[in-house]
Order: sequence, then structure tokens, then C-alpha cells
Amino acid sequence: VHDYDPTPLSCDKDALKESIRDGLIHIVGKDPLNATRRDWLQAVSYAARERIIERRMYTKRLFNQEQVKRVYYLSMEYLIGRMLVNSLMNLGFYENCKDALKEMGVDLHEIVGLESDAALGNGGLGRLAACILDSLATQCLPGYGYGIRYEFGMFHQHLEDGEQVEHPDNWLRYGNPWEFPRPEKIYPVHFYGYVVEHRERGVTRHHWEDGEEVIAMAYDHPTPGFGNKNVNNLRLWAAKATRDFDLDYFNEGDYIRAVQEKIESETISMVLYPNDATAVGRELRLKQEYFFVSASIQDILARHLELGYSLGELPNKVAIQLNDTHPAIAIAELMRLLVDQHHLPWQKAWNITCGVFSYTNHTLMPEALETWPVHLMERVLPRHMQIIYEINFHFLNEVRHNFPGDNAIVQRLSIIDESNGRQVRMAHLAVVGSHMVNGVAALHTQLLKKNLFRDFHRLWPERFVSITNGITPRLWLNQANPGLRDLINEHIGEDWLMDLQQLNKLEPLIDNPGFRERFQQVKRRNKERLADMIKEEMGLTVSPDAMFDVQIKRIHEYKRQLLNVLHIISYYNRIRDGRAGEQAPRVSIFAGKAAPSYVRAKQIIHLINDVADVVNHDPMVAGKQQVAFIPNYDVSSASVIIPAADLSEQISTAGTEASGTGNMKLALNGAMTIGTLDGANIEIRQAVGEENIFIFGLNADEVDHLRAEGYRPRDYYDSNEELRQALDMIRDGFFSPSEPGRYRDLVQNLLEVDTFMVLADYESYIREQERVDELYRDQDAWTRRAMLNTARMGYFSIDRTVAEYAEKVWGIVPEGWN
Ligand code: DL6
Repeated sequence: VHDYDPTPLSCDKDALKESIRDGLIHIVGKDPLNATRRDWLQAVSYAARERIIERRMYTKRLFNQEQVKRVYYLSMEYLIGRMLVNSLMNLGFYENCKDALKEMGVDLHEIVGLESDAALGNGGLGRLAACILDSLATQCLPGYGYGIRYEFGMFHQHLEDGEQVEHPDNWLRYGNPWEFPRPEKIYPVHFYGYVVEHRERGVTRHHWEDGEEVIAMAYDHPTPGFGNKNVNNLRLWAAKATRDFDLDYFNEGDYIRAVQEKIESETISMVLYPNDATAVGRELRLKQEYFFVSASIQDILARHLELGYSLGELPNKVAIQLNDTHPAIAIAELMRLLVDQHHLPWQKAWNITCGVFSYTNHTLMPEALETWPVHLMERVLPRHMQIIYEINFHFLNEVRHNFPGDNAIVQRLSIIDESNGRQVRMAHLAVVGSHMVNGVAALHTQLLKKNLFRDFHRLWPERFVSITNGITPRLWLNQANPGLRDLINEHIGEDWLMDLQQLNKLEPLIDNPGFRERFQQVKRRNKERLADMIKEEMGLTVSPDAMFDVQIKRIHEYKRQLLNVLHIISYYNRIRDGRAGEQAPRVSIFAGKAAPSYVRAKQIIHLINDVADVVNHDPMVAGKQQVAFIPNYDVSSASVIIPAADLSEQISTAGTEASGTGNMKLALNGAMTIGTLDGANIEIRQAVGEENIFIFGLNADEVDHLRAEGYRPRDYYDSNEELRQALDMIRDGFFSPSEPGRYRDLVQNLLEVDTFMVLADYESYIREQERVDELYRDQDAWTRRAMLNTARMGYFSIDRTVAEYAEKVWGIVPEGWN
């Protein structure tokens, strides 16, 4: 393998020019004289991918030769964003490429924005998966992603009269230069039908017969590491009809019916389900889950056997990570392949399976916990349902053995929930079939052990670990914030890109007034950049002199955008009543999507825009307060918003946000956090120091106690005049004069139910916001604290996260070349 020259294609400027020109003419098919900017984008992308794929081949050879153990990351979602700049920077020839293009009369900056975001995910879970892939490649860890090549990714959000309207995300419209279709890498995936049993040499064998078959075809997306030559792979599956035309129908002259089969099969990978922390219970979704899982497990087994290993060696050579429960059916699928196809005895197959799988839980929200009705599972995946019953049978015997006479625990732990119309609890399947289960922040794991998985934790305490999430500094600082990157590089060099803890070398610089001034200038330029974007997208002029107060995340009641809105209204009232005093001008910035079926979340978007409309047009608050809801939040817009933020709103009800990763991105870019003691906020506080973060509200225990003793939101309304005024205004149509009753039910719900305790935390939030304001007015003091946030965020690098998985969960080691 070492004889093979891994980089025969040079990466110097002239060679790149040659490649780009060649790609433009011979692949894109355009004359340089009249090529459009999009044509150039395609040509540069091809030049980059030529170099990536060479390195991919070399990496693959090396892994094979060194007989490495591989980790396979199974995820329904990858929220990747744009690829070009990331690829050029990871490969190390961004500057050369920029110069090459310049000499050809093209500005790289102008074309990168034309690339579509690869938005194959909803939010935190999908973005974490993308960060993990970046880190695996950067740390030379043999890690592969598996997922679905959705034809349509996350919907585009438009705002019409302040309301969210969803448009399809046709991201593949101009082709995708980053993927390699592999028409030869195909696997059949079976649905429906029935199971036939027969005896063979004293053993019962199972055959899954009839039903439908769909073909899964691979599309490879090589993922280059940063600062090395390692390139891993993300394999996404697309559904294809078993026969592109059903010849029987075709010959009978029924052309339409012949094509119908194709269309129906291919629906499976057509569109990403736009849900986050909300239940999805559709048959198509179950089929999507099984579709990509089955193809991936077949592929993993095929590779393992091709490399000459035995099935018994699987746990030594393969680790499979389940990114939440969406791929949990993989446990039954591996059992099926081992037992039915490879004829392994049940117990041996089970030991292998548990040795291979591990599971990450990403949510405590009860409504997000996946369950599938037994009757549906029986119909769609009849053999898997049998296997799940058998897994459950053995498992419950173990439970009975450990807790003799305790029938209640047997019911609570069973994979089948009998209390609710017979459902398969996917989280239970995932825990039972994994050797490790992890939460994504310290508090989250603690709560998993205490509540959701309490009984499992009693049974197998050693199975549970906490691995706090992280973010990739390559995207979220190096690419997104060139100003801060350059300033950091100038003072401490570039080592932080691979070892984020190095940022603590910035700490002594906070006493250097020149450095502080530069830090402020960088923030100022980033705010100007965001102000330009807001102007361009919304026609709203915002002043970079104001504090940029940012809440960017999926719209969800538990994330409490409503609490932020109540503060905005109270602040608005204070200005109008002359009670605001010396407060610093603020622009409250929101961005985020609501699941299309989540009515309350869409109503919250509407309310934010209604409030924005009133505030932004009121001359009494002009120059003091503005509100902006930036439409269509995605990775690309996040990269502009985050570096410009002064204040980061992380205000979920304590005990609801598993970790959060936006909180990390914002703090890394020098925003101060206002937050509750929830998710990773707790660890961020530990890292940056109590004096450098604004914490308010009930903690998770207090939330529990209040709930247990009977929470009465109306008491808070009755006893707090400002809160009452704000809620009355919303309820009585102050912000929706054309439809005064628009928010009556929303306010009613807050007064009577308020599941996420918005009213209980209101007062403490307002008080903390006053402290925010006071500090912000002392710009020098603010800057010191903001800088300390940047300097102390090293722990939250995704490289630390992935290193922990590699060591505690996967048992894999770096193997690569630098
Ligand atoms: O672990 C990544 C991310 C966390 O940071 C968020 O706190 C959590 O809400 C999110 N979960 C999801 C949806 N979960 N499910 N299923 O995106 O995961």
C-alpha cells in the first residue's frame, strides 16, 4: 500500500487551475467564455473531489491492510450544510484554489453561496452526526456513516404574513458533485409477507416469504479529515425498484402500472420526516428506518466477510453506534441475518449482537420516545417481530431471575408495552441489545438513570455512560468566523484546530487592551455581516450598535421561545412607560423551524413575527428595540448568525434539553449565555466560570418538586404585574389587531397548564436580563467575559467527545497517515 502514491494530483495553484478548467469543459460541458457562476462552482467541486477520492482509496487500503476495527455510525439524519469550503479547508488548499480561480476571473466568495445545503436532518441530532464524521476523519479513526439519501431534505421555511410555510428542499436539482453513485453496491430489502418454519437437522429454520422487495443502492460521500490525508466515507442509501420496469405489466401493455411499482418503491427515500422531539408514527417512517438499517447491516457483514474474518470476530472488528432509537431495528436485523441466513445458534448470535451495538439517547421528552404498534410491526416486518419476542423472552427471564417475584418491574422493562395497545418500545430494544448506552451531557445521563432507564440502570449499572456532546471547531470557528480565527492564529498559532483546549492560551490576553479591542472589532464586523444578511433577506435595517440577543434552534415549547417573547414585551412596555432607564438597545434575533404538524410551535413563530411587526414599527422604541425572525434557519445561516451574537439564549425548562450544541457554538464564538441549569449549560458554567454566564430559573429538582406539589401558573400571573400586562396584551390582540383572538388559547394554556413552567421562571429571567443589560453597558467588562468564554470552551470540542466514544464504547484506535 505504501508504494501507491496517494496524491498524484498536485494541489498547487497551477494544477488546480488545470483541473478546474478541465472539469468545466469535460464534466460540466461549458465553455469558459460563457460559463455561469454555478458552472464554475461545479467545476471547482469536481477538482476538489478528484483529490478527495484518491485519498479515500489510500485510506481504505490502509485500513484493510492494518486490519483495523471499524465503527459504523447509523443515523437517520446528517445535517451537513455546504461542502465546498469545508473540503478545501480540510484538504488544505483553500488559498490555492481561491488564487487559481482569481486568475481565471472568478471570485471564490461569490460562488460558494450558490451551493445547496445538504440538510438531511432536523436539528441537534443530525448536526451532531455531521460533527462526529468530521472528527472521526480528523482523528484518523476508522469510522463510517450510514444513512439515507433523501431526495428532499429538510423543508425550506418561508414566512408569509408572519406564518411558516413549508417548501420542498430540492437540494439535488443541480446534481451533487460530492457523491459517487455505486450502482453495483445494492442490497435487497424486504417488507411485508409472512414467515414459514421448517425443521432442518433438528433445528427450526425461518423463511421470510412473499411481500415486497426494494433495492437499496449506495451513494458514497467521502469525508476528508482536517490537517491530514485521511478520508472516511458516508454511505447513503437510495431506494430503487427491484426492476426498473415490471416486465410482466409492460408486456401486457399496462405501461402506467409498470412505472407505478418504481414510484412506490422509490418513495421510501424520497423525503426526510421533518420532526424533532415529536413522535412520528407513520408506516413509511418505519419502512425508512428498516430500509437503511437492513442495507447497512448487510453491507457491514459483506465487508467483514470479504476481509476474511469470521462472524465470531464481529465484536473485535466492528462497532455499530445507534444514533437514537431510529436505527434500533438493526439489533433484530443482525440477529435475523446471523440466525436465519448464517445459521448461528441463538445465544452465539446474541452475544455477537450485544458485543457490536451501542446506543446514544438524545431525548428525555416522553412524546419523542419511539414506539411501534405490534400489529404494524407484525405486518411490515413479520420476522423481526418474532425475533423481538424471542429477545424479550430471554431478557425477561433474566429480569425475573434478578428481581424474583417483582412482576411490576417485568412489565416496566418489557420491550413490549402492554398497557398502551401493545407497542414495541424501541428504546428498550436498544438498551437490551447494546453493551453501552450513553446520554449526551452529565445531567441528561443522570436523569436517564434516575427516570427513563431507572430499572435498566438497576439491572446493568455498568452499561450506562455519559459522553457530553461537542462541536467541530473546524466549521464553527475556523470557517464561520474568519476574523476571530485570524486573531487567534496571530497570537497562539493554529494548534487549537486539532486540540481546542489550546484556546486557554488566550486567557492571559484578556488583560491586553489591544487584544480586547481587536476582539471587539471582530465581533463588530460579524454583526455588520449579519445586519447585511437581515437587510437582504427581510428588508429590515438593524443597528450593529445594539446588543444582538440570539435564540436559534428548532421551535419547541420546551425550548421556551415564549419566555424570550415575554421578556421582549416587558422590555417594550418599560421603554414605552419610561421605566426602561438606561438600557442598552437590543435586537432580539430568532431563527428556527417548527415541525409542520406541530400547531403550537407554528403559532409561536406567528406570535414572534406579530410582536416583531409591532415593535419594529413603533417610533417610541425606535433605536432601542427591534425583533427579527430570520427565515429558513440552516447550517449556512447559522454560520453567519453565531459569530455575530452577543447573547445566547439557552432557556429550556431544566431537565428537558438533553444537551444542546448551539449553546457551545455561541459561547465558543464569544457570546455570553443566559440559560437555565439544563443540558450542557451546566458543564458550560463549570468550564467558563460562574461569573461568566447568566444562570436563572428553577433547576431540574425544583421543577420536579413544583410539579409534584401541584404547579399553579395562574398564581404567577396574579402576583406579577409586568407578567400580567404582557400576557394580557397577547391574549387581547395587541399584537394581532386584525384577529384579536389569535392567541387566546395560547395564553389560556399558559395560565392553566404551562407544561414547561414559563411563568414560574419569568421573574428570575427578567432579573437576569437586567444583569445582562448592566454588564453589556460596560463594554470592556463584557468583552473580558466574552473572551473568557472563547478561551474556556476547549472541552466542548467534538474531538474530545469522539475520543471518549472511541475509548469507552467502540474500542477503536487511530490508524491513518498525516
Ligand atoms: O445530542 C444532540 C442533540 C442534543 O444536543 C439536543 O439537546 C437534543 O434535543 C437533540 N435531540 C434531537 C431529537 N431527538 N430525538 N429523537 O434532535 O439531540
